[in-house]
Amino acid sequence: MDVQTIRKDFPILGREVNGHPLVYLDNAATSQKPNSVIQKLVDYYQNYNSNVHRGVHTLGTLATEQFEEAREKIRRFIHAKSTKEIIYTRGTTDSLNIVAYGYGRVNLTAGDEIVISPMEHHANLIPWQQVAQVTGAELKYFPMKPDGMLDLDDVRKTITDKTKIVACTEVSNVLGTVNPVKEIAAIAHEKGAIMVVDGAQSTPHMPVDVQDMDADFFAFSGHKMLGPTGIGVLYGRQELLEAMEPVQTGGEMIDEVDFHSATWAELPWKLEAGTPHISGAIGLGAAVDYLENIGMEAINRYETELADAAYEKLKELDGVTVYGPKHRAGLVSFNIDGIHPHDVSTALDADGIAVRAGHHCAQPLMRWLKCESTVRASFYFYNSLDEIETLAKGIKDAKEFFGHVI
Ligand code: 7TS
Repeated sequence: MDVQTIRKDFPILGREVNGHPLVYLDNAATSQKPNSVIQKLVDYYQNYNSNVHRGVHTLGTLATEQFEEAREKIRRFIHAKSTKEIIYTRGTTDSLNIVAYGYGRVNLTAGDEIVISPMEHHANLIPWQQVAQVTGAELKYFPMKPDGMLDLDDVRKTITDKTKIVACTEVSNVLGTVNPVKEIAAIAHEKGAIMVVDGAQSTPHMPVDVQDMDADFFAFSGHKMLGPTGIGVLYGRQELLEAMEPVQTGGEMIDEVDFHSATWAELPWKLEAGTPHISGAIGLGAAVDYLENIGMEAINRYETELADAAYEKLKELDGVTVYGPKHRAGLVSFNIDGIHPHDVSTALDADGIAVRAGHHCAQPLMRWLKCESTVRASFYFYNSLDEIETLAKGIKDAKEFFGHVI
């Protein structure tokens, strides 16, 4: 991984913040974008901006080709069987809501169970709470080990014959835990439940194979993997998507419309009502090209190195609590005794270091951790080991500034 060469592809990484070179460690919130993605967007708007699937004029054809070519790239990237299974959405939140309302709300009844983990982002939690409320289904949780890992024996005990939906994140955005979603899917399927995987934090950072994992639904966002904001994907097993009624109706998703009735277009368009985020999808295609060019195995290996280095460095510091397991994806959440996470984040920002402080949209997990919020440094393949040194030094300086003895 030639980080210094890679960094040149990302114009924003050359800027300064508060008089210091930017150290961008908020990648779990959103990633930065390489020139190839930025230029792809400019190219669309400058040269062939047009709506898709409508006119037969040249620009419309070009836009449609690029839009559908991006879908094929995404299919390949996550190893789906067919582009019919790749639904463009606004992002992970949108994708999971489509599953909850389009599948869960329709198929669940009182007495059924939905099982999720305590480390879910609100996007994979609140839709299930809502669905449980309207259907009378029960929302249950896997237990979690003290280090923030799931145990497959616990998983086996929690999923019962009543369980209809298991929904779990592949990577926790707070703890960095990598969950054994393939094994969990196998247990869910044994009991006749479907497996929904939140891939928001895994897809940007590791190889994903939805067929090998045997996910029934898999959701992710473009903006966390070098792509534009406002575009994401819902993968769904074709039979399930075929059986699903669209959550949104209107233009683009119909076959024939009469005064009092309508029939739906075939997949994937049935589930894509309205003018889609055309530039976003095309930009996401360019993001996939960039990631594939480096290789997801290599990205994952390198980020694990960064995470291990950060974990070891921060663990050594007095008065610093690091959350989550030793073996983790590329992020570290922590707190410094007696200093509010927002103050830590503000102090680091003064040194040009961007981290996130807060509950990270995982308030039940904060309760489980017995804290209100954490500071989180999250990495991508363009971060360097030097930047982790800078983070560690920034934390030491913050401790000094707020009156702690090192
Ligand atoms: N699921 C997980 C695991 C996430 O980390 C996020 C976003 C989402 C779902 C929602 O994604 P969206 O693109 O629809 O918003 N996580 C974060 C974060 O950790 N900090 O900012 C956003």
